[in-house]
Amino acid sequence: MLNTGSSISRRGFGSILAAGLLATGLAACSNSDTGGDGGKSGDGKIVLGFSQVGAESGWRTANTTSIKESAAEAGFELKFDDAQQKQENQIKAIRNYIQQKVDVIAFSPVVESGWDTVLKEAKDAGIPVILTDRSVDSADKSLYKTFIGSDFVKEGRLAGEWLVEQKKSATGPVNIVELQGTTGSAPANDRKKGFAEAIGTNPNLKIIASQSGDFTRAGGKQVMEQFLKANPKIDVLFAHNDDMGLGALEAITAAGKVPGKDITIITVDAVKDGMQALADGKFNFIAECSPLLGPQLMDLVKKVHAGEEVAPRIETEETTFTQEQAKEALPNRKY
Ligand code: GYE
Repeated sequence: MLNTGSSISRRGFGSILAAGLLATGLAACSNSDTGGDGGKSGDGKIVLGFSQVGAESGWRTANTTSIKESAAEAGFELKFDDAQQKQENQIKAIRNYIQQKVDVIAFSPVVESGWDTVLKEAKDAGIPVILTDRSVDSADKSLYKTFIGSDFVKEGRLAGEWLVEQKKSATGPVNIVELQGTTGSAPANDRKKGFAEAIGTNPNLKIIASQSGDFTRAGGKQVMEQFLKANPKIDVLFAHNDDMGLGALEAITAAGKVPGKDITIITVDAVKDGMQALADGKFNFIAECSPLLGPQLMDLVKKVHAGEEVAPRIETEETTFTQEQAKEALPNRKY
């Protein structure tokens, strides 16, 4: 993916430059207030280009709604692109936004690596970039203004710590299977890391299988079926999001086991369907990850557009839920 990305970017760079020069030339000949300049909205609105990961989960749907609603509320013109979980689509969308000379670009990077070239293109074009939800592994922090999102390592750790407490009196091995998120994504990498660190304190807790279900229900179901076939004794499932856990429920029930009883299920997100499964006793614990990033993001867009300094990292506040807590929280859950 990296190789393809960089060869596209090398080819693309010349044309971006050419388009940039052309646009600058055009703007010089015309009155920029007339809105003749591609991405600038004619009515003076801030134009935000947003590249979304996809529509893979309930979390993502809630996140997209939050972004669209809060952009409208802030009075921005939003250009929105759904990348269908493909990095090359995100790179294409970002290059389009650069060409259109939007005011600010925000995106949620599907994977952590391979962004330097396109981020440098945005920087050279003078367009500020904000990372939301997921981060990148670029060493050059000047390539983006800020990153707003959750602490995924902490989510994994909270999930693991709960399990350590539950199983503290176990005398024999506790077999854990793990459904990872999208390979190479920040939440998959970090949740795995935090969980492994936490359960590492008890040698009885062992991950016997770990595979990606790509953050989708279908992926969770399919991989759980394989896990169940290959492993006669599974005590715990740690799924990196609710949707994969919900998909796994079907596989577990089909295998004649009772989810939440025969297999302890821990997930991350706490979207409505996940919370319902927790309240119903099918899940056992959820580490929350808030998708409602829109209002804070729009505030940051305004600030970076005005050239104001912003904190380089803004962390979302989150909690955890047991079955009892889910029952209490469900009636007021927004997503
Ligand atoms: O947990 C998952 C979604 O990046 C935090 O992506 C997000 C994750 C979320 O598909 O459900």
